Amino acid sequence: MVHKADKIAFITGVTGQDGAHLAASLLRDDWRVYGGFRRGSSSNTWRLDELGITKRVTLVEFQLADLRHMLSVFHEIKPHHIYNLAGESHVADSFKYPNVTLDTNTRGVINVLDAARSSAPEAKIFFASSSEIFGNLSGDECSESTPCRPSNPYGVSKLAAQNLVQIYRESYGLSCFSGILFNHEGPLRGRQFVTRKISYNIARLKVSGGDPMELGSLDSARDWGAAKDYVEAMRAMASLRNVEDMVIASGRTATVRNILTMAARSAGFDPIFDGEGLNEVCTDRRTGLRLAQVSDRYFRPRDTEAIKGNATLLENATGWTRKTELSEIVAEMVSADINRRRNGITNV
Ligand code: NDP
Ligand code: GDR
Repeated sequence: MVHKADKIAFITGVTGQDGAHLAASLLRDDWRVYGGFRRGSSSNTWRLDELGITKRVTLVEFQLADLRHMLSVFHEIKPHHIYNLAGESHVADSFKYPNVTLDTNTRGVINVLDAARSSAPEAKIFFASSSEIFGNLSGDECSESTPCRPSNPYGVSKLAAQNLVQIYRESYGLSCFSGILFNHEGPLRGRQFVTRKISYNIARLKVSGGDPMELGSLDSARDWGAAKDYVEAMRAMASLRNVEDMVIASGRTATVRNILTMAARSAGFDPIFDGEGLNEVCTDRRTGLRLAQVSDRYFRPRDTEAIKGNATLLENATGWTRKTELSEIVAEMVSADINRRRNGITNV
């Protein structure tokens, strides 16, 4: 058996929320971690920097669109585990850029599968699929056997990718598998997602005051979990002898209004809601400071309804359980954003 210290992991999308948490987790267990990143005009390693692991991850330039380069990277590194987390991850943007979404999330996955098949055929290969594959007609609770009817280009791209992963597993014997991930959050979340948009703005209002944040539908609900818990589920799935696709979820839903309430309270505000629909506002009862208002700019052509995930298969197969309550996740996010702001950091 290969000793843990000899284990090598390759993470695509290492500069993203999950990539950073996963890298930290693997390093804690003495894995050698290579991280695929795309070179931009400026460095985007802020998440790795905050976790204090930038120097311990070997960063490798990597484009999902470039199969030839990927073949040589896998051949050289010889990873035991590959985690494909890179992706166009913003659902609303996928309506604006359906081609980019499909190119990255579906064709990119074909490239990783083909590169692994040729250059790392023994590797276990995790793919980040999404609860967005289920869409609006799936009913209340979704598991691995729930029919999929995605309702946006992002969901289509992830469902096609997940089907391809299954086809490569069954046709070529690759140890590839998908985690069907429900929303997961934390201080390293991008600001374009609603939980972080809320924690960032609550911190701004707490430290500096100013204009209220503008949000879309406060009634939207999601099954929200903790990113740091979900990367442990990815690793638990990869440790199984026989890999398969599994739901990673908390099994509970909460609305955007619930998240806003938790965030405001954790910063010491006393939030009250007035009005309805586009006229709804959230105000701090004590000071009268308006914290949030609704704007139709943030409504989607079609939003996904509230569904929750059933992670029983994962829990029974691996013993994984979620550790962090939603209120703790939100409080951690608000606290991180207040600290950043007090240290003059407002651009992450
Ligand atoms: P992020 O948006 O934080 O990170 C995405 C990563 O993908 C970034 O490192 C980004 O690089 C990289 N990337 C995007 N396009 C390309 C490309 N063409 N070539 C190379 N790298 C690329 O997402 P998360 O970490 O939150 O999510 C990880 C994965 O899990 C994604 O695939 C997402 O769709 C999926 N997922 C996430 C869920 C969640 O709630 N977080 C739930 C369900 C699925 P750069 O830093 O340069 O932008
Ligand atoms: P989601 O996450 O689309 O579920 O995709 P997001 O945080 O963007 O939206 C969650 C819900 O909040 C509603 N909402 C708003 N959303 C944003 N971004 N901004 C707002 O101002 C706002 N107001 C209300 C949305 O309409 C939606 O209902 C995330 C991503 O991580 C995907 O990559 C992943 O696949 C899915 O979760 C599961």
